[in-house]
Amino acid sequence: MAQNMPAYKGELINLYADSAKSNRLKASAQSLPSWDLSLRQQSVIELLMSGALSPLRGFMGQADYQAVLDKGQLADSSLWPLPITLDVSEKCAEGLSAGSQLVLRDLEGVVIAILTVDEIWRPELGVEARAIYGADSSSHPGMAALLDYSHPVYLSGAIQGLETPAHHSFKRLRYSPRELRQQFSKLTWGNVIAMHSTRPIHRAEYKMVMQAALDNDANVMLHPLVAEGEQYHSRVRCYQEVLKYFPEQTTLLALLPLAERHAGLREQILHAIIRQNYGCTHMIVWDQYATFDTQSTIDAALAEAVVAELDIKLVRYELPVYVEARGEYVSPAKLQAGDVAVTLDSDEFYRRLDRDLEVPEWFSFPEVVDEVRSSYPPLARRGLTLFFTGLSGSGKSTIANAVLAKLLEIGGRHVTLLDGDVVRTHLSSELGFSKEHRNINIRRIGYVASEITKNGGIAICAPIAPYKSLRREVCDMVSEYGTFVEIHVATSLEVCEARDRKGLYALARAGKIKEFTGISDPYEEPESPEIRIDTNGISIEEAAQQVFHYLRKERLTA
Ligand code: PPS
Repeated sequence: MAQNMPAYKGELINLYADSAKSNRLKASAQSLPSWDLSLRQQSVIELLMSGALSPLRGFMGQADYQAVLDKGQLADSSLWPLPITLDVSEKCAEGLSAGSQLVLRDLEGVVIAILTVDEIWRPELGVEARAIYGADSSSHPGMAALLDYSHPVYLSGAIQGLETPAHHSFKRLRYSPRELRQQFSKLTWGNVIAMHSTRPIHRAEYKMVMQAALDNDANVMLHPLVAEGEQYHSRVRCYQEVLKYFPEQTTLLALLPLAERHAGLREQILHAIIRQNYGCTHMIVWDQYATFDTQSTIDAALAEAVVAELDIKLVRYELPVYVEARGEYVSPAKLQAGDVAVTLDSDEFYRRLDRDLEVPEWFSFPEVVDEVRSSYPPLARRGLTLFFTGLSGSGKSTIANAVLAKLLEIGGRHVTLLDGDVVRTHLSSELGFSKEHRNINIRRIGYVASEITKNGGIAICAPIAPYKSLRREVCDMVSEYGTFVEIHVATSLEVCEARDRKGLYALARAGKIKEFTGISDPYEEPESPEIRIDTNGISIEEAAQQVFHYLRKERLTA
């Protein structure tokens, strides 16, 4: 590759204290107040300390913050697209004032950095969200994340870095900006083009990167985002497989520890600044940034500023499409009359994986498809939670047991039954039946079910779970890893009470059991469960069959 432009060498901030100072600060940390960083905050601090967010030296104060929201600039008018802030709880902020020192710890309690507090303020998160995500985007994932997870108080101030947050996986793929710049210099790489990515790289992306490298006489740095706490390991293994297809001498894979903010153009500029700090001369701008683009009104002005101010060159590419008749990928702009492009979008790709169908060779690399399939098996082999809900005595446990027996007969996946009574004996023995305790109980069941689902097993839960909001919470927890099926055992209160197998309804009517579901405590019926079983006049066997019909129809079992 030609080296007509040196890898970027602009000034890198280094916020790490030298070893003598670091030892002094660590000793003093014991007596200072501290804040436990979330994984999201930990990533930002790591980037701040290593200089990846140069020229920032810490968390933004109000003047910078406001200028960023209004104009996509810092108060000194230099380009900066997104707030870099530290949000903490009211409790943490209580004893702090300007000049206080706050110890920032990771989840294990290790001291990562010390913040010298400058300003303390309470942002209007709604205003921040609208500035970034546009006025009318309450369902925007970035906005929802900001409003859900941000603590109410922002702290600004300079940071003294003491320890790089530990990463235990893919250590060889993790570089600081300094290390990467050194690497580029050692390899005598001139132009380096960064490829940002949050999804596996298939053939179209591969062709696009190869073309961009050729067009710009550049070496390639694959620089995917990996947010700690997320399931990125399989994706990284995919990149490692794809790397084998790139020319070894001119391609490097490095991980960028940062969560996506879904902030469209603003985020794209932040990534450009970060890549510039890592020493890249170019960055590919491609369709991926178009997802959840913001409607923020200052975008056009920002775009101009980017071209003018950044030292990194943003090069726009469209994903090429495959023309079967020609046996090659073609840029959409270069399609000729009569060319028929075949496409396979992400939804179709995952639909095929769900159903264990073929993925065409032209779409991806066999090693990548194998890797994706191993972490995302067909529905019939993926983790699953069957969540029965219904009144006491509705027949949940009996049906759940029948379903358990059938699933064990089919085999192939480990099955665990988390029956209401059993859970209350072993997992929730200290809990009663107040709303608060029931919610804790259901959260525990949800957590265990989500772990079972994550590991490819089947969890069958059969609690009363009277509250909709908690059933939704469990659904969200499980859906992150596999399929959640809500099964309402809709036996009426009259029938449950008439049966009264345990004699509890009689006791409840007599006021001897308080807060009894259906009698003196609510049961919120599921509005649209995946399965509703009306047990009136049907046998246990027939009820279990209904569950199996659904599982087969949805291809959730063999
Ligand atoms: S919850 O609401 O989901 O936490 O309840 P769960 O863990 O499923 O426990 C329900 C079983 O506890 C017995 N029991 C009561 N149920 C409802 N309300 C009150 N106050 C109560 N006190 C004890 C009852 O036997 C339930 O068992 P099942 O199998 O549902 O009949």
